[in-house]
Amino acid sequence: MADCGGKAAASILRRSFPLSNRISLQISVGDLTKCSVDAIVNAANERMLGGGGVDGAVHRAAGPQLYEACRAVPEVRPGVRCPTGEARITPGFKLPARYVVHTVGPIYKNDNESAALLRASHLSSLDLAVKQGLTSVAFPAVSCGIYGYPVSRASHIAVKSCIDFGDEQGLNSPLRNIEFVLFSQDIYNAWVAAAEDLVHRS
Ligand code: AR6
Repeated sequence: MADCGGKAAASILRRSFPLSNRISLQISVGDLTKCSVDAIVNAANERMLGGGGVDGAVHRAAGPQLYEACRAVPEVRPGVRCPTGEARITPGFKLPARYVVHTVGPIYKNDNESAALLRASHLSSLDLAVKQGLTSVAFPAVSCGIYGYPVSRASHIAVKSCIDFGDEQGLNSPLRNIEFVLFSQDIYNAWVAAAEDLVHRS
């Protein structure tokens, strides 16, 4: 279990759900930049050079080396280091987390493509973490701030992606903990509702 800066609330606002293949899903309220996990996932944009929201907080907490590491990520086309739905990894520098997995969620539109891209951003983040041999990964509510994704819909897509990822992982997978570290009780409630809805049915 990661300490994510939500100490006062941690005893109440934390739930744990077992996924398959020895992976546990944790949901809590806290500050992602304070999480002592192998990797935190940053809700970045395609340029990967920082921004507002959690991206701004991650860059401030990690220090200027993170900006330099992001700038060194090759562009796949002009101005795009990480296309929407994909992920890239850098060190965490001054963060308690060893790595930052930068993913880009979709700007919300009420269509199937948004849902597919939000799923892809979770799956590619988890895939990258496993390829790096990481055991614990903490996500924010990707796309639920500036990118406008409705929280209840996003929570179902995010949790279902983790369940499906867990189902597909072989016994050799190092991943043991997938966390969602959420910034408010409303968002936390949505994630818990999604997990209660989805985990026991799968
Ligand atoms: N810890 C946990 N969650 C946080 C934190 C934190 N320290 N700070 C904010 N959140 P957003 P997006 C929550 O807007 O919607 C940036 O400019 C926040 O309350 O950060 O994917 C990027 O550069 C919300 O629930 O990400 C992109 O341009 C969630 O994190 C764009 O915003 C995500 O909100 C990405 O927008």
